[in-house]
Amino acid sequence: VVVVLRVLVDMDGVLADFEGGFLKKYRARYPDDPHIPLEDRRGFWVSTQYGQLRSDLCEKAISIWQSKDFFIELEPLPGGVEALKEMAKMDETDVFLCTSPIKHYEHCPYEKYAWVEKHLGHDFLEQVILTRDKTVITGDLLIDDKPDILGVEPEPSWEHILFTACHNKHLAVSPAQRRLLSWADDWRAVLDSKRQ
Ligand code: DGP
Repeated sequence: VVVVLRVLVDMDGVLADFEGGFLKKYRARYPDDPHIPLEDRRGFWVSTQYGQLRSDLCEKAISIWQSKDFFIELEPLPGGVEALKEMAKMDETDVFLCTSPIKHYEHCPYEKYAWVEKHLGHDFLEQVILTRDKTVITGDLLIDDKPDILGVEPEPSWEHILFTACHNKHLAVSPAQRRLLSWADDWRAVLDSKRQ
């Protein structure tokens, strides 16, 4: 039997620099309002922390990623595109991009596909999974920067590898939770650890 490893890779915060892109556009649009430097980010939800800073900033934050060209203009995170291209070429390995679009759907889903085409190539569009619930997607690994990935399936098939980001790096996670510190970290060893 040939066992093909299935790897699910998140986009925002893993391949695309959501946090950096957000901060740059937020500061340009609201230069007279306070901001949260990336080293002070805590918690997955950007709008929650901005709302805690000052209540009106929650909506201002949301306005940034709801704007046209926000998602397509996100910069690739270092090494991510190269890692994905290499992963996709590996024997016995299927790679899917598994990403949750925001519910303000005017631009985000379109721009996520456009981002994949621009940075990974047209053929990679075949690998895109847009879902608001990653627990119903089967796979061996899910590489994602969100600490708690919940949904209707109480026992997802994948092992969640927490990809380190500004908002989760100080987080004490359970000893069982494995991390990938960046794409310079040994992602090949993580894949190999799941092979039969
Ligand atoms: P994913 O990385 O696939 O789990 O998708 C989560 C999306 O939500 C991603 O585009 C980042 C975005 N996001 C970050 N902070 C907030 C927030 O405070 N509110 C909303 N609605 N989306 C956020």
